[in-house]
Amino acid sequence: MPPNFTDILEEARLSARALLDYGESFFNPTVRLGVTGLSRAGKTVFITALIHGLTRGGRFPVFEALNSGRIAQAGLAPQPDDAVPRFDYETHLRTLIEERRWPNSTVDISELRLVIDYQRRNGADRTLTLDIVDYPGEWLLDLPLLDKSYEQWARESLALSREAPRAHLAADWHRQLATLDPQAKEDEQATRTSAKLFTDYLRACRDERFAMSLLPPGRFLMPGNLAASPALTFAPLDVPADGAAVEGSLWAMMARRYEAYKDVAVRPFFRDHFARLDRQIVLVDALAAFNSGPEALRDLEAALTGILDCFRVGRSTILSSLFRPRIDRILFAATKADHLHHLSHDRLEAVLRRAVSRAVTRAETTGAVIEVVALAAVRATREAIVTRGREKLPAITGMPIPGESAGGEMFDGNTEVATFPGDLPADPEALFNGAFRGLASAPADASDFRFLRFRPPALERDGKGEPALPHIRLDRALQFLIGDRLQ
Ligand SMILES: Nc1nc2c(ncn2[C@@H]2O[C@H](COP(=O)(O)OP(=O)(O)OP(=O)(O)O)[C@@H](O)[C@H]2O)c(=O)[nH]1
Ligand SMILES: [Mg+2]
Repeated sequence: MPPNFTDILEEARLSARALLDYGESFFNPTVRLGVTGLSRAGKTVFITALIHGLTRGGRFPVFEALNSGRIAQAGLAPQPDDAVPRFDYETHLRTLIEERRWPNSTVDISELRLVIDYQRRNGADRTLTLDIVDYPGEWLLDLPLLDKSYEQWARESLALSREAPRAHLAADWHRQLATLDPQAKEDEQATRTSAKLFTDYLRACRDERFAMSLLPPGRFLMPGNLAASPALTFAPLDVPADGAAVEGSLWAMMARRYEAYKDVAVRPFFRDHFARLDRQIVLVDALAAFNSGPEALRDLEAALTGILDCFRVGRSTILSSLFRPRIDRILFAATKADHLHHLSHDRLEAVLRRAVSRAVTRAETTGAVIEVVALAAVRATREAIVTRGREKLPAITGMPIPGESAGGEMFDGNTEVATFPGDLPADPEALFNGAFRGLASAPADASDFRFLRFRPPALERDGKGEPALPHIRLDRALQFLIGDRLQ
């Protein structure tokens, strides 16, 4: 298909922007790091811990530049984009350290600039600017919509909603959908009801029990500044993929708004943010999928495939042939590894590697180096051995957040407990074959994994300024993401 006018215009804008960025980066070496992940994946905690570790000097043995003392200092600086909210580092850090609470949920893009003064291996003093961009993974999963017509998207969404366990959650929306004639006259009220029921269905899928990942359009759950606009008021209709809408019909109206959604939400995100990234970390809450069950794990795999496809979308633009390739490193990170005993950390990595493997083979054309890690940006637990009769069991201890419950007991947020979250199998395939039970199909006490949420750790203050935050493998992530730029 020849590119249409919008596409050409978009390419021109992209190229102009890239040239500007290129010029700046030439005089002032800069890495633009995208941090993404679906809602609650751990983005805010990760960025806060990363900045704290860099500016304060964390315990990062694997992050060579810092460990060997070549980083003289790292500090915050005014960010380059005036229209993007600043990442509220100070508030998030205070919440974590002083209140021992996790930061509040964030729903929009934000950005922060860090300037790192370091010494090259050859002794020369240099500066690297690190721009960190935090954006919802839900928005990233919208990029494939750019290549899809309304009819294609509607068919796919409908097919997906008819599979278990989604079908049950989509029942109300399906009932209303059955009353709609796509070629009937356009009807604002019916469209709004449809959009609302469709959004309710997406929200139900995201619920902790089901923990589904693949839920586009992303702005329906994460509207940002577009809430209630017509561009967010549409839904799939039961229409043939190759049919044509009659002018003035319900179908035509839905299709028009779907296109508007791409224009006001998806394209600007691609142009202003995604296309400008150099490196990307994708945070994944695999534990939420284990909690829920095999369907959630398969859904997560599909979402990760979708995410990797996005990096290919970026490649096929004219931009990539005119300028240096942008994203050249992608790190998939399973977060919250502190919920597992360290014996399972490698296994968690293996699960993630397995979940992205098919996508990675397909995505070889991205030209990016792809790596996988299991980490905890902030370690909220310690390990312990609990003796039960003659058995010695590896357990983890921590302070559950107020309101968490296990075994019939409700925690008040001030009690430390030891738990057995469940061991991951040595062979990840066992999980993908569906051989485990989760909350989606079994009661809590019969499911194979149960991860309590713990409060952030109490930190030891030795009077010498701010204490370091404990973590798991955060240094490995840093080494992969920027280590080579600090040589
Ligand atoms: N134990 C532990 N829990 C974590 C860690 N990172 C995140 N969490 C938990 O995951 C929740 C979500 O983390 P956030 O960093 O807010 O996730 P997010 O991706 O920014 O979420 P949204 O802003 O809602 O999209 C937190 O409230 C914690 O309960 C970690 O390193 N260790
Ligand atoms: Mg957040």
